[in-house]
Amino acid sequence: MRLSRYFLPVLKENPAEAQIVSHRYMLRAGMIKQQAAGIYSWLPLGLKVLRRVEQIVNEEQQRAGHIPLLMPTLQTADLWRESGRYDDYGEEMLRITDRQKRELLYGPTNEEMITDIFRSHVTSYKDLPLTLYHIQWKFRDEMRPRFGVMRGREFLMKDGYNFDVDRDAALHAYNRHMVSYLRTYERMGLTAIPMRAASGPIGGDNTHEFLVLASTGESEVFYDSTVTDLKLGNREVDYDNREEVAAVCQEFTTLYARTDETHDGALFDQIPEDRRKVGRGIEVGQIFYFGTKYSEAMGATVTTADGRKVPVEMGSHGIGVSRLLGAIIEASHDDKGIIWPEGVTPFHAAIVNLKQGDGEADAACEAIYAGLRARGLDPLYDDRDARAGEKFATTDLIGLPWRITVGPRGLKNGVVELTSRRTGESEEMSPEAAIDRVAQIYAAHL
Ligand code: 5CA
Repeated sequence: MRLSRYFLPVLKENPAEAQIVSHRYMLRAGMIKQQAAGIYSWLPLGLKVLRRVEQIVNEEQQRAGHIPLLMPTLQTADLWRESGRYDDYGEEMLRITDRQKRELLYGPTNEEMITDIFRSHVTSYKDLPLTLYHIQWKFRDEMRPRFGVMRGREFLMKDGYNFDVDRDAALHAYNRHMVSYLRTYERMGLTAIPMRAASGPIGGDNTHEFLVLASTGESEVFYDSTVTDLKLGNREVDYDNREEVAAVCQEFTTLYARTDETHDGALFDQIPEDRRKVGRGIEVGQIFYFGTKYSEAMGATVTTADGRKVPVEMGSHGIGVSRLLGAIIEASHDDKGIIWPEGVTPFHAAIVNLKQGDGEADAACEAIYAGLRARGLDPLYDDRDARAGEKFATTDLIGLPWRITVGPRGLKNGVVELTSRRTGESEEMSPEAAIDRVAQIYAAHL
């Protein structure tokens, strides 16, 4: 993309309504525009990052053997009456009446609908295990939507639902989700800690939330500081191997880490004092095991190997896809702007032309642009007729992790400058070497 042809409405001033840094930078970088309280348009740059985040979520869900489908945003009230949640859900549910006076709602989650799909098509244990998921817009009429996409009313969620023949198989599905989530967040450059949590309106007794530590987070968290050292890294996990998957979950859930809802002061006090941390966190996902809560209420049964008919065992598992953009920015920024982790960056590198209109500089930029694209990369070429300072300020604000700066002076010596957004360090090298280096950096992410 050439910046002169793009739609990047950056703001010079700090928007008064934004109280936290991620909201401020998403508005300033021209990623989102508010249309109503808690409802946003995704402008081109914001959409690009949203799609990158979705892609990682999709890849990791499918690696774990989970199958994508797509359910609608609108659901019938009757379906929710079957589980009893139509009346229980309260004011957070947006209720809609169509021209035939049929009662609908904008889905806040999809347990009922997926159970309906399941019961219409599956009757035997032979079709299990099965995990279906989608990435779809949700609506919750939050009392206090705030912090931009962090707590929206309309927001994008990945929600997945497992169906299993017995409790052990369902707990394996729960564990599989935990491991796939750890991988998902790490690929986005985040440390998200699974913490024992409370289940709320979804129900069930086994649930973990995934929290990214941030002073602006909405949840109070209590944890053993060594929990932040745990990393999944590149290890290959066989998602079909129950013991192996359970062992990873054990590793990540043994150290003390809880939200205020489940905090236990006596247990916490057993941790050595210098490791006892109280802080705040952003909830970027939650997994639930709730057994037969919905299958019993809605008559979703399967026959077992020995011919019994039993309600299917279930759980549901969510990732806050749109919220993640806010969480990533809270975790990765400086006073100049966003610093995107390589895994989610909207463009892989900026090419900054210091002297637009100079024949040699223009040609070198075009060659680098073509070279990066030939390597499967997506560069943003700042070809505007603007001062160097303004170009740097823009690429810093929108957070591109690598910048290649091209000017007549360097070209005389056959070099351009490659700068890391994170460290600020620059290195001179030939244009070809810069292309190679950037391609190498991204090899692990493409
Ligand atoms: N059905 C279950 C799991 S599929 C469910 O709805 N879980 S949830 O309520 O915990 O939501 C899943 C994730 O969506 C949360 O962890 C959070 O990251 C995100 N989320 C929830 N409410 C909002 C909101 N108002 N704005 C942005 N993200 C939200």
